[in-house]
Amino acid sequence: MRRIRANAIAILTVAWILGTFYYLWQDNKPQSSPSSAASQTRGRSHGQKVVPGRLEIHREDRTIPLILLGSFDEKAYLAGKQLKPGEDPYREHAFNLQESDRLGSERAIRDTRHYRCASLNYDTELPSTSIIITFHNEARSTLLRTIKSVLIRSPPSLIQEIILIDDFSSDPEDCQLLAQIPKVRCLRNGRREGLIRSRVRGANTASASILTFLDSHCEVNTDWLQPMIQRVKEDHTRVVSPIIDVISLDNFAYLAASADLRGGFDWSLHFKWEQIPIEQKMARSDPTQPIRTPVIAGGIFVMDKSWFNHLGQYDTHMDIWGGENFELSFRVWMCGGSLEILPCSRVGHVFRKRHPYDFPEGNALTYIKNTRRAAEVWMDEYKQYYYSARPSAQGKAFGSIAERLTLRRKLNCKPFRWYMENVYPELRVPEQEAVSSVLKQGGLCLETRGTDSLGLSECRGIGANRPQSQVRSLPLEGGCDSYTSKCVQGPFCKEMNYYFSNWFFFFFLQKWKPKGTALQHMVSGFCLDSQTPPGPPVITQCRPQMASQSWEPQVIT
Ligand code: LR7
Ligand code: MN
Repeated sequence: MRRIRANAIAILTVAWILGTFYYLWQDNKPQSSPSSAASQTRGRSHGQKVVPGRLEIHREDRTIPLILLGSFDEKAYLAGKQLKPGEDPYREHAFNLQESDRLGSERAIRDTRHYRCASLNYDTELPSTSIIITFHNEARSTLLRTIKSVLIRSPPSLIQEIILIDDFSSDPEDCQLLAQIPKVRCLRNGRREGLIRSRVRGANTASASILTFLDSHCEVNTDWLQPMIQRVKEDHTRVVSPIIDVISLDNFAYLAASADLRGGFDWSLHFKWEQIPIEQKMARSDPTQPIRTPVIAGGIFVMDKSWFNHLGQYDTHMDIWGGENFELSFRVWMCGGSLEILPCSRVGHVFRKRHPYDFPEGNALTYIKNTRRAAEVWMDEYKQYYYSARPSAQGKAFGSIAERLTLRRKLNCKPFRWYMENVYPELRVPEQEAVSSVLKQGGLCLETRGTDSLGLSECRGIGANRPQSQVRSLPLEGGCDSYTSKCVQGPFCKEMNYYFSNWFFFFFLQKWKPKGTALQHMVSGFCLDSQTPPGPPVITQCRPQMASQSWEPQVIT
């Protein structure tokens, strides 16, 4: 009897597992035959209706009608600049130019969306958009493919214009000749401005109510534009981007990117793609739903023009490349908008391993200047983690941020803490454990006191609002408060201040280790002592049994 029951349970379990697998396989199966797709009428999100049978239509890329290109002579344009025999095809653009040139200006690419996307419907009346593409010495074949993919794969009524901003490329004709294509306009900068000021220039001349930004080496995919315009039309405070597919820099193969990623960053303000948090992933029953993202990659997004202007466009004191995506992302979230990635919109982009162009002020300094501006204006007390992660940013010039601070005040934006708690709680605060503990002795806490040096005083508690007034990370990291440069008095204090400009030494000199209930300074071998009678803490010979050298870490919640 028992055995029969066990067998029955085993059979049921196997059947259940197989059933689950079958269900998942069905759900992820790319649409292969039209007949199986015709019966697909599963749930939709955001009010989009199913059109039965719509899936049967598999849209092939149409050959672009010649009239779309107007008087533009494509052959002559491409022939005007070609790789010379023997020349390294990667040298000028950091991708394989030979392959790009060989491909031609239009090609069929795989529709990489989830199959359910094809059955979504969008409003028949959507507002049109100005496409803004800024470039500096882009290859002609990639730039033209970007433009043609837009013209081929967008409903013509949605494209108001394509604005090219030539950021002072060596050859003005790269841009000028393209303006012969209907709807394409060309603006040339009189000097190198960088992508941030170039985009603002483009936005300022745009005539449509919605702005669409693209890099100059993209290929947009089937129905890429409608999902984004629809979301922005429904709520103008949304800033939306597509899933960014990968165009191989070696052979230009078009590769589908994962649909489970969002934009994230570390404290050095380095952008990265990361998995959607597991709870959000579990809650996603519909793969066509938007994905909330803490930051956008920066190059490809759609935004309402008046919202772009209302929020202060971009920080135009940022140069060349980098950081503007954080500044925009923080600003959008903290000032009342939202950022999302739309899985039913796909755009390919050639990801490169290096910048193919020069930075007049140097790559590193430019990135530091731009990210420092973002951190100083938007990150409040959390900017300390940026400086810990990027010590070389200390003391580097970043210009005046007064205007941007005024903007932030005027827009009445939320604090960065709100962003941390509500938008990006997964971003771990590095010294969270340490910050939430303080050294205690005889009922008093070791803290910095106003402008004085460190001292024992009544415990005031600690919150994320005042991490700077606390001796951070004792006993784990140090006896100095790195941000107010208050030191434990002792033979090394002077040196610490001296080395303050050199962060490596500064942190090195701050290492402490527990010795019984005492705290030993690793470099000197001395121990932290509150002195008898009590005075400012010093480091002296270790006598762990003495009350003045006995410390207990106090965890403050
Ligand atoms: O001085 C310059 N002037 C320019 O007009 C430097 C660059 N540019 C142009 C350039 O020709 C290109 O069209 O600006 C665009 C972006 O430059 P890329 O392609 O060298 O940058 P990227 O793709 O490496 O960088 C990503 O991060 C940048 C940070 O400033 C920008 O936000 C880019 O737009 C952005 N690209 C994307 O988001 C595409 C997806 C890549 C990712 C992740
Ligand atoms: Mn790019």
